This record gives sequence, C-alpha cells and structure tokens, in this order.
Amino acid sequence: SSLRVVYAFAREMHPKTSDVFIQYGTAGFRTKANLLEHVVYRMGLLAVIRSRVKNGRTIGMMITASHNLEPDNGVKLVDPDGEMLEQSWEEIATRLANVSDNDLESTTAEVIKEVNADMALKASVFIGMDTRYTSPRLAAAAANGVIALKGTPKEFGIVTTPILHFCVKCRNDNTYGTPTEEGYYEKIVGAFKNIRQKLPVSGDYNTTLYVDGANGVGGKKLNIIKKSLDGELDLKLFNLGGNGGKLNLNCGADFVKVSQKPPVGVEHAPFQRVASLDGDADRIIYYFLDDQNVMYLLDGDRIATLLASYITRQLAASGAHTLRLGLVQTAYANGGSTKYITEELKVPVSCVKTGVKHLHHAALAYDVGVYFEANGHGTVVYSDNAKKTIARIAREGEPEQRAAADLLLNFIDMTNETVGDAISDLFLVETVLCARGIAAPHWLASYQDLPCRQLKVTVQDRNAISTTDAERQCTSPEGLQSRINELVTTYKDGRAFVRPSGTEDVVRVYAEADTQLNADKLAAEVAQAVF
Ligand code: NG1
Ligand code: ZN
Repeated sequence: SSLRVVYAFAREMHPKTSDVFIQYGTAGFRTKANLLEHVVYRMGLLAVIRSRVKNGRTIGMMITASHNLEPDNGVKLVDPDGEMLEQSWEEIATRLANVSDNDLESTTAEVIKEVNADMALKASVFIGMDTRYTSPRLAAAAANGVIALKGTPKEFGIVTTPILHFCVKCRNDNTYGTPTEEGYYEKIVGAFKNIRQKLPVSGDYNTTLYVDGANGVGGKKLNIIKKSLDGELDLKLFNLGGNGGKLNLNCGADFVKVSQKPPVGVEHAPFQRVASLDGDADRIIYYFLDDQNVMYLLDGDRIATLLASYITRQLAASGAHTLRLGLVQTAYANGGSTKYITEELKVPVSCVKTGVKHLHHAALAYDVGVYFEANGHGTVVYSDNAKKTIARIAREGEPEQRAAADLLLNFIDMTNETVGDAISDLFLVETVLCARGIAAPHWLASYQDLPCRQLKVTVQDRNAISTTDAERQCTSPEGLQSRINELVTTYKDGRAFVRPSGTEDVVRVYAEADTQLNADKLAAEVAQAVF
C-alpha cells in the first residue's frame, strides 16, 4: 500500500539513529539536535492524525529549544486553539517517538485506531522554527512527516513560538485575526499604536526601551516592528544574533533571571529599563541597573502584578464590576509578590504546577485570568463573557466608562491570549507604564522581592523525587521533605522546595530567605539534602 512506501521512506530519510529514550515533557521533546530528526518526522505524522481527530482543524509544530543553548533543539505540537497539545496525547507522542523504524508502521496504525482518526479527512499543519542552524533540517523532516500521511504542511520559516501559536488560532477561528506573521503585527502592534493615540506619554515615563534579544528570533522580529513605530516607542536593540553573538549564551531572559546578572552584549545606562527576551521570544524579563551598577530585576511576578492592577483599575473605571479577575502563579513566584497580590491588590491567586499548560488552564477559570511564571512566561486570557461585557460598555456605557472599556478592548487586542509572548507582553508593559506615567524604579517600589536562589542538582534518577501541593512538598524519597522543613525553619522568611525538571535531566532547588546570603545558604543545604 502507499503507507508501505511512507515507512520505507521514513527509514531511508529520517532513520532512528539512537536508542536514547526520549519523552514528551513540559515543552515537548527537547534534547541535542542530532537526536531529533526521526522524532520530528514522527511528530509530523502525529500532527496529521491530531488534525484529523480535530476534524481537519489546523495543528501547529514549533521547532525550538527556547532558552537552551545552540546545540539543543526541540519540537512541540500546538492544538487548534493555539494552546499546548492535550496532555493525554503526550504519552502517544512519546510512544511514537521511541519505537524502532521496524515498528513505526504498526505503531502508527495502532495510534490511528486508538484515537479513532478518520484518515480520509483533510489535515493541515503549520510549521515554524527558531533561528538555530539545526532548525531548517528539522522543519523539513516535520513537513515530510505531514506529507507522508497526506496532510498539508504550511511552513512559516523563522518565527517566534507565540507567532506560530497565534497563526494556528487564527486559522481555526478567523475572528481572532489573520493567520500570518503580518496579521500578527497588524493586530498586536496596531492595538499598541491605537492606545498610544489615546494615552499620550506623560509623567516619568519615557519612550526609550533597551532590548536584549538573546541572539534569537525575538530581536529580529522587533527589528521589523521597530520600523513601523513612529516614535511611540524607541527600541534600542541588542543581541540580535550578529557579531558572533551566540544564542542564549550569557544573555536572554533565563540567564538574567537565574543568574541575577545583566546579559553580555547590552549597553547599560543608569535606571534605563531593559527587556530581556528568551531564544524563541515566549518569555520576557525587565531589569535596570542603578548608578552603582546594582541590578534590579522586574520578573514575571512583577509583570503579572503590573498588568493585574492596571486591568483591575480599568474594569472598575468601566463599571464592569461583575467580572472576576484572578492571578495564577507557580511555586517559583516570589513570596513578596504573593503577599502583595493577596494583601494589597486583594486579587484571588492560585498556585499550580510548573508548565504553561497548567497556568493557562487555571487562568481560564476567571473572567480575566492573568498568569505568569516567575521566569517571564505568561499572558492574560479573557472569557467570552468578559469580552462581550467590555464591548457592550464601550458601545453603550456612560462616556467615562466607555473610554475605559474602549482602552480595555485595545488592551485585549494587544494580548496574545494563546500563550506567553515576549513581544505582546512588552507592549502590554509599556502601555501600563505609560498610562501610569512611571519609570522602572517606581514600578519596582510596589513591593519588595524576597532574596532567592535557584540551583540545579544532577542526580542518578530525577524521577525518584515526586511532589504534591503544586510541587511545594515532596512525597518521595522518604525523609526529604522533613529534612527540608527542618532547614527552612532555621531561616527567617525561609521557604524552599525541590522538583524534577520537566525539560532537563536535573532536579531544581529553590530557596527564599530574608537575605541573599541566607537564600544562597538555604538553597545549598537543600541541594545537599537531595543527593
Ligand atoms: P522545568 O525544566 O520543568 O523547570 C522550565 C521552566 C518552566 C517552563 C519550562 C518550559 C523554571 C523553573 N522552569 O521547566 O517554568 O518555562 O521550562 O520552557 O523556570
Ligand atoms: Zn521560550
């Protein structure tokens, strides 16, 4: 049959060359790029099956390893509404990725049967990739997989992860926008420019923003956007990938957040705010240096609180009192932020497991759900009810209420609701800072972060550690949690937890305490306990 030819082709073109077991984790498959070709090909097959199960709606495939260094790469699937692949399919993806070439045909047939895919339907798959030199080859393998099962691939070339999510969503729901990179700019940047017409620059806000592009795709796209901004924002872009700058190496959002150090390759001026993106531009962190070169981080928690307080204010001003806004964090959220949210903002906050799919899901429970990981991955999602209510006020409300609701509508358009998006988030943050007429130090003053430290520990088997309570407590190995408890009580404001990483073969340790020295010590002691 024609499928015979497909599997013969797979063996020839994208053979499985390694026996290393690979797992679909928090962010899809991620490992050394040279181990991935057969995996990506097989994900092309799976994307077609998924598209058919979803009645021919478009599925996305993104080739990226995000903030990892250049030699790594990865692939993840995007579901029809632009969200991460449904969790129950992760096991299927893992199975398909690991079977031998000889068993690929029978396993694929098994999967098709199991998920009850009608293979006579059309199937559509959007493929995007980041700037890694291994990405084009992998994107080609993805397209081959799609074609093998008679699906239609559409290659977007180099795009940010969130642009691909946006395009998938638009393709399946044309009310959301136009499914192209240009359509993305039109909607997001268009909304930003619209707001700037209504909210002129005032107070201590100034329009200069420095950006660390992590030598990845985000900076390149901002360079395109920059040309369409007419003084509304003066972007000064660094780490665009030229001049020998290496992807994510000593730069980018993850480096800045974890090391708490400024990136290389960026000029600094006292109190000038800098936005640092990660390699595929789905994360953003702000920071500035003072006149003594001391660095102040404005991380994902900080962005979440900024956005939540602004939206709360606008909802009140528009008289939309029935809409419930809530915030979603993970265990990595700084204790200072959680305290500020509950005690000062008085906004409900939930804590969920690490991984955007968990945050996104929890955020959907609110009319307006703001979710952010401390590392700068996050966005805002609005329920249909919220959108309708705000649109109605913008049409029919009292004049002041109408103005507030109208701004909110632009704010919603500027938001990439499908996934955390550094570019969209950048425009959201700049809008709020401008609306409030504040500079970065004022933003920082809203609450104080507790000093914290993150460490990685390499162990024999990271899955020997299991956790509960949104990863804040560990249930195995026995005795570890009580040891952590003992250590924590000896520190003022102490808090610590450990969990196996979903993207690297390590155990992550996190600690907070009253001083940096104590946070560092507590983290080191907990790391010791993990061994
Ligand atoms: P892991 O490796 O499971 O900790 C990391 C991030 C997550 C998430 C994923 C996907 C931390 C502590 N963890 O997951 O928040 O962003 O990568 O990229 O930042
Ligand atoms: Zn990323």
